[in-house]
Amino acid sequence: MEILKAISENLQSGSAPKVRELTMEALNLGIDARDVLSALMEGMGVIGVKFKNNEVYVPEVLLVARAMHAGLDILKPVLSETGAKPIGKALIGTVAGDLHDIGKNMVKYMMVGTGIDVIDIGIDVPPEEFVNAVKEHKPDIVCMSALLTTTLPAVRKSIEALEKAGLRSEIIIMIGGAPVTAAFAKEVGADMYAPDSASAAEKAREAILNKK
Ligand code: B1M
Repeated sequence: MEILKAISENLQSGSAPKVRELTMEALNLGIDARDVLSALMEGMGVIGVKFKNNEVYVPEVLLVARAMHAGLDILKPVLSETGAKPIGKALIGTVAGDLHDIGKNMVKYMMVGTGIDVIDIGIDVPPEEFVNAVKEHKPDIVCMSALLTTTLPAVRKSIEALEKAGLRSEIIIMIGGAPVTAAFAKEVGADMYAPDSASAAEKAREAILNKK
């Protein structure tokens, strides 16, 4: 579809106003929000490859990220639509040293969409902040996102900090992000791993319902 192609292309060129406008237009045309999301993801995938190959650099990628957020902001209310009372609470953050937040935000919107109340503690979250936030918000599930191989150790440290604080038995821990695998999740003692935002929301919902 032309408009989805245009969304992907404008995302790749980092044009936030155009992505915002086209995303709204697509929804007004009755295009499914998930198809619009796929177009945004496809554009981000192209940029990811170019970034890896040094064909684009951090400043361009920051513009693309801003355009992605512009599109996601429009999709958010649609993806998060749920009339139901929350089934439980999740706490989500990107681990220490890691500034990537697009995937985390997508997981958040999808979780809200499946009826979970989500508290977002942001990016670059140190282990002690996960601990303090768990004490304060008493979530059913703690979700950690990591996008860099160099920040994988921060996932382990955050889980260890929750264990040390005596909070581990009270919570389910889910981890995810591009370098995270099911084997790594097992190794660091997480309860769950999800490869993408849709399965993260589904698994979280199931785990919360089983916990209650
Ligand atoms: Co970064 N970066 N980046 N970057 N960046 C990657 C991740 C990289 C793969 C690019 C590459 O080389 N191909 C590479 C990491 C390599 C590695 O470690 N293996 C990389 C690098 C190296 C870096 C810097 C070190 C670059 C530099 O400065 N030299 C630097 C580090 C900064 C830091 O964090 N300390 C850096 C910086 C940045 C920007 C700031 C410019 C920007 C982030 C802006 C922002 O997030 N606000 C950025 C971006 C945009 C990317 C790419 C291009 C796109 C990431 C993204 O948003 N993807 C990325 C390349 C790529 O992914 N192809 C790249 C879209 C998003 C929807 O996918 O986040 O994977 P993703 O989330 C998915 C799943 O992973 C999953 O669900 C989501 C949706 O399905 N998921 C979870 C995520 N969290 C989950 C949690 C769960 C479950 C599932 O449960 C709790």
